[in-house]
Amino acid sequence: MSKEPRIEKYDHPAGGWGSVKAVGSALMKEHALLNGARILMHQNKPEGFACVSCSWAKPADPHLFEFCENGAKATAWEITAKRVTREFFEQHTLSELDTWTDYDLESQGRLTEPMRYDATADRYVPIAWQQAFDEIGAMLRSFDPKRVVFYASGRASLETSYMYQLFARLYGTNNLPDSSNMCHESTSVALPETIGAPVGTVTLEDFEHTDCFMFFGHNTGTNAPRMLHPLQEARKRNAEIITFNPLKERGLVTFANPQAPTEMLSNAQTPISTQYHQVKIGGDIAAVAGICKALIEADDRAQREGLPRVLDVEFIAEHTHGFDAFVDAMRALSWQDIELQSALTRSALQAAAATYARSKAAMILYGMGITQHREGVLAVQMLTNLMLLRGNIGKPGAGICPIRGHSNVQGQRTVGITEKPALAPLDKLATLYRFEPPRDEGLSTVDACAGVRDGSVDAFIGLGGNFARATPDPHALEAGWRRLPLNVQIGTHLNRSHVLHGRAAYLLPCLGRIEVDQQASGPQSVTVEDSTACIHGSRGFAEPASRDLLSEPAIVAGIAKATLAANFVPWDEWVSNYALVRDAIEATYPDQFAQFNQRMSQPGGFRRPLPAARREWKTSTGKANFIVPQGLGEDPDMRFDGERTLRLMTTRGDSQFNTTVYSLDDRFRGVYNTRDVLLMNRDDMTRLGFEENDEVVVSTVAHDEVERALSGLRVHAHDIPAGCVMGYFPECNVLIPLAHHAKRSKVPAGKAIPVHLRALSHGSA
Ligand SMILES: Nc1nc2c(c(=O)[nH]1)N[C@H]1C(S)=C(S)[C@@H](COP(=O)(O)OP(=O)(O)OC[C@H]3O[C@@H](n4cnc5c(=O)[nH]c(N)nc54)[C@H](O)[C@@H]3O)O[C@H]1N2
Ligand SMILES: Nc1nc2c(c(=O)[nH]1)N[C@H]1C(S)=C(S)[C@@H](COP(=O)(O)OP(=O)(O)OC[C@H]3O[C@@H](n4cnc5c(=O)[nH]c(N)nc54)[C@H](O)[C@@H]3O)O[C@H]1N2
Ligand SMILES: [Mo]
Repeated sequence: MSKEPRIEKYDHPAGGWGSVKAVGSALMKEHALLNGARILMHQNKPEGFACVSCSWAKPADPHLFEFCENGAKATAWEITAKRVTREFFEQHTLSELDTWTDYDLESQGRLTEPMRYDATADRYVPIAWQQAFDEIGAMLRSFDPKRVVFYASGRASLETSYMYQLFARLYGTNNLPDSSNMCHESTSVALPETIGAPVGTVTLEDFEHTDCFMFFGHNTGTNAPRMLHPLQEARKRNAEIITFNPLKERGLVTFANPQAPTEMLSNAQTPISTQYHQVKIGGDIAAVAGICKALIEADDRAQREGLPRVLDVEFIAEHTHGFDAFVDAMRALSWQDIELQSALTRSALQAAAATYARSKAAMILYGMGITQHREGVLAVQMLTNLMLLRGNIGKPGAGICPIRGHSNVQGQRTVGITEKPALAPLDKLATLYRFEPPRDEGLSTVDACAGVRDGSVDAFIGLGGNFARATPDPHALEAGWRRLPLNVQIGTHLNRSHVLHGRAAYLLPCLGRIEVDQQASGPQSVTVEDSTACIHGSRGFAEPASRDLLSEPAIVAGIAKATLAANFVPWDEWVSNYALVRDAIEATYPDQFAQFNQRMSQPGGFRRPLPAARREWKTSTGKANFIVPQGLGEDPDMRFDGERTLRLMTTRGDSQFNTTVYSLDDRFRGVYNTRDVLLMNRDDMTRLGFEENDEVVVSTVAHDEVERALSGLRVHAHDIPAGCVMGYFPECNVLIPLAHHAKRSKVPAGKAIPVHLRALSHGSA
């Protein structure tokens, strides 16, 4: 097959034979075919391991193959036969590795032993674990804890995460940003104000009772494919699925279950969405306002004509606050403005409202297309407003479902990884471990970027992730990163955040969740929380990638012991038996984690209690709050100069996990062998004088005197609303100004970057 870049229309279903083929070639590429097939059988099973890819719920009665194409790719990546050894680092200086692509760095395979940066040789050189801990500990003791950042990417288990936050607080800081700061933080700020809970309210069981699903800004076929199974079931019982997305994402159009033999043999496919609304990027607040307005107007009509009410007036009276002001605000909006801001017609929004109004139980699901905007918090709150109008929270089949990212990102927040002291159990930690935890607000991801840039951060500890690549304005960050007095990275694969080093740098390779984790008391299990607040046990099955790896709990304990003065944490006992860490989590959160060790292997997981799901509202008013929008979500950074400014969204392709790119294909969007593309509206191309495959320079329209540009991208006509462009994350991160983030939640606004395009050369490549 040719490796030439290729763009073509993909009109097969998500899943299907394409998916089976992709799983096979992913395992083959990592030389993991035989072992891989055996290991995949344990994926997402009660006695097996929790997939390291997305955080979608794991059913109590799993399929024989309870994994998806992308979960299998993530597994293949982790159990790869490729290794990064000390010989590799002998052969390559860091200056040389810095010229490699991100793809080439990660695809070297698994890291195998601890390394320290040697500035004279410009190389990573081997170091013994204890010596690494002692050196890191000595440096950390010399720093002001307020100038040290403890980052977590959402993969590490509840046990590791609990130990990590405790270490940071004993050391003296709440600087605990995590990947959630770039992801669903808009949710974590929005939902407590509206429904009194920071997480979604639905369970997998609810899917069986929902007759109307509304999807906003999520690419389900790529980023949570296992969810297509319950959706397919729902479609079979004629549930409606209404999707709002600028792009026609394949998984939300049609799906063929690759694990259903009859479907595969007959090439049957299920249409998923029954209505598909190609909303303009950033137009969701207007679109939802339109639906709310249509519901209110329909309710007026029903009252006039003596028909049953459209709004759930009993629910509104008993359970909500702020209804009148919200209704007034919706009435005051003009349909003209709504249509302009959403790029959807009044009749399309009325059709969505009519379907929603007919449903008995509706669920809203959403992803980064909602949260990664300047008005991301308000957008989430508009979604809850819509739910409240018809009492769609706290009854079977109804509720709100933020689709989380990393496999334990929600859980990390649950056990105290947060820069916001109000969200951490500080009093409890103070009593249990007899110390005075810091009470001041810590650094978020955006603050940490600013701190690394301006030199006010002395040390960065990364518990997984690829901070230097996942964040905005990476070029500006890089200069500061190289001057970082201390950079400690706990990871599995080599990435940019390791190669940029810092004045002192340590690379600490850890076991992955799929691997056997043998400790003094025997092989260990860990736990993770999924998007529906269910906690699952996970036990590794694969042979560790190297004998010199340590588990994440062991690494966190190693650094903590070398850093902290005498304290009341039994670090060694915890590492020898993670059940003791779970006891500590239970002691810290007795309501959430009662009988943690006994319940962790329950099929389907055990659910944390969620008051909102029982219609108990832990808000300031004691009710669920309507939030009145001020405006339709106009982005303050979008300044239109004529029609030149376009909105660029940065999204994931079908063959990547965040900054880890498995291959250059994005099958569902018909993009092959390249990521250097911009998908745009055909009329915009004509208007701007571009032809198919023209090479362009993209530059950000910002007013801060900084030039941000990316060249080498080729434009292709695609089914996307006028004024909107799609490019890939992380390549396009150079275009995002650090200041371009959501109000209040500070989530970088990677879905609406104001850009200009300029042609470099015409035509074929
Ligand atoms: N295979 C795989 N799975 C993953 C990941 C991965 O990289 N690979 N990443 C994980 C992580 S950390 C996360 S957070 C999730 C991310 O999963 P998603 O939330 O699906 O994230 P994106 O890939 O950014 O896709 C955003 C979607 O929103 C749409 N969109 C963009 N702007 C707008 C808008 O203004 N309005 C609306 N309505 N839609 C919009 C885009 O067209 C796209 O469909 O997936 C997780 N799962
Ligand atoms: N422009 C733009 N930027 C974005 C986004 C976007 O949509 N657009 N999305 C944002 C979102 S939602 C997120 S969540 C962030 C992601 O940001 P991060 O979570 O920081 O990045 P990842 O790419 O997931 O991290 C990959 C690295 O994690 C390490 N790793 C993998 N498995 C393990 C493990 O088991 N343990 C440890 N310790 N390390 C491991 C490997 O070394 C690998 O290189 O990016 C954000 N940035
Ligand atoms: Mo994420």
